[in-house]
Amino acid sequence: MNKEQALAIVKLHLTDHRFSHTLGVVETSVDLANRYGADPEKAELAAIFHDYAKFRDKEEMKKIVQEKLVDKSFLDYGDELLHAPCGAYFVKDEVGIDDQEILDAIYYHTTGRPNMTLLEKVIFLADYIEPGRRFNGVNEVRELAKVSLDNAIIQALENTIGFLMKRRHRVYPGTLATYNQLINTKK
Ligand code: DGI
Ligand code: FE
Ligand code: FE
Ligand code: FE
Repeated sequence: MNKEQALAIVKLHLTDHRFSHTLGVVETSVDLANRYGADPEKAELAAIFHDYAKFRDKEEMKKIVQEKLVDKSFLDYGDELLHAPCGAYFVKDEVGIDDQEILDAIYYHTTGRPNMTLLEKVIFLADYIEPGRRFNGVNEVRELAKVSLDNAIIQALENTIGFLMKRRHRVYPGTLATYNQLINTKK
């Protein structure tokens, strides 16, 4: 499958806004892959499909987690988390992508996980800093991304966890575990 074919598939599942975001993640993840030594072709494909399930029916996704996925913990921390693990499932099942590194990068793109692979870090960070993003604090993370993948991810996690806590949203334990593991590597 080439880039155009992949984009044509994913476009059918996304709004125009989400498709432009996806194009931004593609561009940024290829840049980051080249800068930090991840495989740019895998980064491109993972980025194209990272939000494949963003608009899937929530009940359908909960059922997928219950019936098909090993880790059920995503069910208890807000529906926004479902599209990442379920996206990996659908991309394998419906699109036929079976590269485990790409599937893991999709699976963990929202929460991260401790000891992320280089490709997982690239997709996680590109999703946060692609040129269309306008969060408070995103420019600081963009600057950090030029010098340190880990420091940029720590800052993105701090922003996201703070954002969730301010709104009294639940914080997924895996997100906190990702933060703790990255802080530990700095010691
Ligand atoms: O899908 P995108 O919008 O491109 O970005 P994303 O996959 O990073 O999803 C962002 C959403 O996920 C946003 O609504 C915040 C939410 N989120 C991220 N980490 C956590 C979280 N929600 C909960 N409950 N817990 C988390 O740890
Ligand atoms: Fe997402
Ligand atoms: Fe994200
Ligand atoms: Fe995204």
